Amino acid sequence: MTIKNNHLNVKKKIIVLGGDGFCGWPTSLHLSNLGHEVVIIDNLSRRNIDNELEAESLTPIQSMGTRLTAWEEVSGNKIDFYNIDIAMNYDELLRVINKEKPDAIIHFAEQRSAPYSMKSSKHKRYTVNNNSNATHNVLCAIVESELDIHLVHLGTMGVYGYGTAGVKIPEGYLDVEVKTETGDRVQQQILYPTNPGSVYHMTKSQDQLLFQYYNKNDNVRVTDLHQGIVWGTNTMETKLDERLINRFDYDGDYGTVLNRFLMQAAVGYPITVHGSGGQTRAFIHIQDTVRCIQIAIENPPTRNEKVKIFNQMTETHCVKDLAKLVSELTGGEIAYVDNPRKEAAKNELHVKNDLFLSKGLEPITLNEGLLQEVTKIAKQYAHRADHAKIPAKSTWTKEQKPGIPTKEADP
Ligand code: NAD
Ligand code: USQ
Repeated sequence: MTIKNNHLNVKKKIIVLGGDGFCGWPTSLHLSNLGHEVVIIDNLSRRNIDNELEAESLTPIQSMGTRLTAWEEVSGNKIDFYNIDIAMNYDELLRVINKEKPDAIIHFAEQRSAPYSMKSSKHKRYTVNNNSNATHNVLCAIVESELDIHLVHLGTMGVYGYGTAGVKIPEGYLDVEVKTETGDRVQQQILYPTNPGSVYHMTKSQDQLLFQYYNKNDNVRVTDLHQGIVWGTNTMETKLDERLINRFDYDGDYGTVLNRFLMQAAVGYPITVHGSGGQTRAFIHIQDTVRCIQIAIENPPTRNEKVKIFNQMTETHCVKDLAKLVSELTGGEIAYVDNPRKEAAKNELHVKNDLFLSKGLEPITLNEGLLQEVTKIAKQYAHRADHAKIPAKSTWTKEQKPGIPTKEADP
């Protein structure tokens, strides 16, 4: 039985690149449930990376075939799937775009872990090759198809850097005043200067230039969503059947901070705060991620509009406060470990997110969903956890140490 979602104004054909991933799978189901025609392209590289790392999602995710059959049984809606490496196989990507003639393409298909991107030269090069070629191939294919396709890209808050020097981070563009040669003062809007903190974040900064160029040269309509750290696991649609369950990464490379803390507390592993925990980051629940993407699809830019940039985040927190919150809820012990990353020990972060709020987003806050997440997911699947995979071992430089808890490191 399907759930009744928001009414659909215009039915669209949507290709979801990276539709097998943590954000892409629930987004595909959400858009399909709304009545859109969804086609997934994914090369299953994320599953192969799990094999490489000998790590697994805490939740038992099913094969793509089982997922799609389950969705058809539950909703009556069919989602087509193509296994294509969009970074390596341009011709196949173009062929599918020409065949499917989508109104919109949502681009999630990049290597998204900062620690994985810093593991070795091999991983740095893979991340740059994969992400830069994936984004460029999609843009080229849109132009070559001669179709007026709206591209929605999942970018990151990390392109801004996290030291805002008292400035509330605007949505993509910064208003600046420059002095001309004749001494006049002119106003300009520029892309907010990037300050990436990992090779992965650097590829997202480079993506921004690709979008700006193809938008200027070929009028490609682009929405770039600068997303914060996604937490949570399931959405309304993935809860409908256990075969639809979303992935939950907890390992030292792919697990993101809040989901790691929840899982660590559930399995009795110390909550690993990197360094002093003064790092402040932006967050969003996965249910709000899929809703934001729906809003972006429903509000495309016009043909001559510059790249539309939204900050896709709902709240900011510092790592130490998150650890304390999870510890208070669960009784979990906190361990202050070596920070394997090169990042500021402490930062302020103030972010504008007016665009989504003005379009009706009603954010799910940490206080509402957190406890449910601990009990429902982290505890339910705690028996699947491999404790050896929890510590963050990828270091940003050779001098740094992995984030392994020791009794001595506890405060
Ligand atoms: P994910 O790794 O779970 O999903 C990415 C999917 O893309 C995977 O299924 C993978 O197999 C596929 N993919 C990667 N390269 C591909 C290629 N060359 N060809 C075809 N498919 C390919 O990641 P996610 O957490 O779902 O993130 C999706 C996007 O959102 C990423 O671009 C990421 O940068 C962005 N984002 C994620 C978060 C987060 O907290 N998870 C936060 C901000 C932004
Ligand atoms: N951290 C800890 N303990 C841990 C894990 C992480 O203290 O056990 C700290 C990190 O050192 C960092 C912060 O938590 O200061 C965030 O780390 P993270 O792994 O949760 O997030 P990050 O590496 O920034 O990457 C994630 C996604 C990425 C996305 C980004 C959004 O993997 O795809 O782009 O969040 S943002 O952070 O806003 O740039």
